[in-house]
Amino acid sequence: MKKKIVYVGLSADILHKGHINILKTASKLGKVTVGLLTDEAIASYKNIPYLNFEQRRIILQNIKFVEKVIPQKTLDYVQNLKIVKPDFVVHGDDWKKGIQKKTRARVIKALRAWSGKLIEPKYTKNISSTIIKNKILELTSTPQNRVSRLKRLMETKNIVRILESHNSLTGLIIENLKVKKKSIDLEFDGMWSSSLTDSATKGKPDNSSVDFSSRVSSLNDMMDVTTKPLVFDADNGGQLEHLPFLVRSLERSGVSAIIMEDKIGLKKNSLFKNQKNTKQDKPEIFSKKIKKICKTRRSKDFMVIARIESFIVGKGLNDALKRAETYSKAGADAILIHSKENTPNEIFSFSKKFKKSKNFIPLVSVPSTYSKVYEKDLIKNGFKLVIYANQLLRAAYPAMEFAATKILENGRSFEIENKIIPIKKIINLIQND
Ligand code: SPV
Ligand code: MG
Repeated sequence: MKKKIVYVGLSADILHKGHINILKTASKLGKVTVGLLTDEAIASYKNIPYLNFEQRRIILQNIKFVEKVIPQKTLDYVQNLKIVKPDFVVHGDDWKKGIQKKTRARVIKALRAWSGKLIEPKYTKNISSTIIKNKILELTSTPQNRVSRLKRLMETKNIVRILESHNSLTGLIIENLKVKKKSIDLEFDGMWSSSLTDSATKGKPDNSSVDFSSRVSSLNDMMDVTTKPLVFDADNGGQLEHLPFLVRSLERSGVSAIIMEDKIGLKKNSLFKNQKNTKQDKPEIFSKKIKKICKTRRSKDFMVIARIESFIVGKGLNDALKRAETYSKAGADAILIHSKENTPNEIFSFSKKFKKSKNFIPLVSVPSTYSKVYEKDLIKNGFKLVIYANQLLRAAYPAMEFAATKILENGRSFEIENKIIPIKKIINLIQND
């Protein structure tokens, strides 16, 4: 008698006894085809897997219960089911609730067309990839692993979200915050060490008066208590000859990318209205800095992102495009095209043209002034990384000023008790073991 066909959809990033249980049950029913979720399919609803598709495919292909492994390109099974037409689909009974509920209903409906059956073994308790991942994270978040994480995210996700962090506490918000929207877990992918907010936190202007040693020291505080990638704002990178030492410090701390802007002279924040005395570097000279970093970085995954200031200084599209070509050829891994307009029109006019270039590299946006732009529109226009560059400090400052004002006005602090978090909560916020 012809052996029955059994379909099992899996991510299988970290194989555990729960997976083996499912595969064993499936193999008793017939020949097992695993629909292995691609990295993109996984990233569409949760964190990217540790192992890439090919690595996961090889592992599964060598398990005795598995006959065949095929890619499953979406969380939804139906496309693959219509091709494979399995007699059975096997899945743990945990998907009756939560994000996969709809997927399950669609599987049942699709199977009806050829009288296939859904088999749901009892979910293996107290073990899941998430539990194992958290344990591994505690043991293995070495700087080397951390450096590579941003590149991997950019290769896998449709957009990588970075948020400004100016101290360890903001780093912890970025590390731990999860928001559920339409059953999808949303979270920030990493931190931005901003020259503006790092300087402002120290009560100093954003003109490089906070030097790199001080900047690296504040970022180290954040690195101590977090595991996500960090992108470092290096202004114009400083002196060419000093760059290798900065890169060494950053890599040693586990930083994933350096962003350098193509300006010279006394640093002035790009969002200042008056940019009269702001000068851009010559593209060839700035390219030397990019090349220097590429040569001295220890890990190829440590990214150099070139930030083009042509729109900021009023030089316009053609200048920006010419520079993008030059910086890409010099070895930049991505381009940040900066703008202080209140719409994304000028950066989109840039991406539209640059997308056609054979030297195209991923684009980065900092939507501080054009904050109405949605991430979905950035994605459509070829942007891979979005940096929310200053919002946490802008949120914290008025809240603190308000509390201080109310204490002065009332001659006591009682009136603000319901506007601030209880002391107990602050104490429990920080892990102490
Ligand atoms: C920063 O956050 O320090 C930046 C972005 O460099 S901007 O303030 O727009 O220049
Ligand atoms: Mg800056």
